[in-house]
Amino acid sequence: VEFSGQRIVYVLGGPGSGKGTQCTRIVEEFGYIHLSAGDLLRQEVAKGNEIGQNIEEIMKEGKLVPQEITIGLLRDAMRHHKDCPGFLIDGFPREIAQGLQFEKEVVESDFLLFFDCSEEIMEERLLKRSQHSERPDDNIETIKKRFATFTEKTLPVVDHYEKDNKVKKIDANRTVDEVFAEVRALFGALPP
Ligand code: UP5
Ligand code: MG
Repeated sequence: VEFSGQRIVYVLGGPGSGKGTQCTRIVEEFGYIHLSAGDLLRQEVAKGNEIGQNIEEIMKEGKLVPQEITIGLLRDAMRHHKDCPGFLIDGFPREIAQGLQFEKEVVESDFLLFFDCSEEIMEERLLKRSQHSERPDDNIETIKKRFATFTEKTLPVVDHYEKDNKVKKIDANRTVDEVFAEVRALFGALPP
């Protein structure tokens, strides 16, 4: 096996639930490597080639990029960090089939951290960010589409791993510090 001894944590939650923000805090405190599938895709878009243009169009529609692309990017990124205590796989798997392929071809996950947040609050956060962000998907039209994809495709992923008792759910409708207090306690209590 290519990866062993490192904790593999899927980090899911709707658009604007705080996945990236909390992952940054986990990295600071616990030294994990943060891999955001969305960030990896945005880096591909920034290359300006044809694949990047296709990815950009899919993201502007709030749809899912073909999983072969995302899994390839995640695997490549993981190969650069063999010595870390664990990986935070942020924003992936977006649908059940993605998790199945990742676990078959890359590595099995240990648990899924789920940031549970109301659409109302997520929308408020994203609209606030839209005033100064360069993310082309931070407009109300695309935000609604991202919410729809999340409900239709990604919430079933949480149910899927729930059946294996692998989901750790956090109430993300609170301040960054309040949410992180719970996240920190959770990671601090994990067995070595
Ligand atoms: N903020 C954060 N926490 C807060 C709190 N507790 N209280 C108040 N404000 C808070 O936070 C969002 C904003 O809210 C920030 O301004 C933050 O300061 C504030 P952030 O931490 O960025 O939340 P996050 O959940 O990471 O939101 P993000 O917008 O990144 O979520 P998405 O899931 O929409 O974006 P992602 O980058 O993962 O995916 C983008 C697109 O890529 C998808 O729509 C899809 O098209 C594509 N994609 C795939 O196709 N496949 C993949 O596997 C992954 C992505
Ligand atoms: Mg994010």
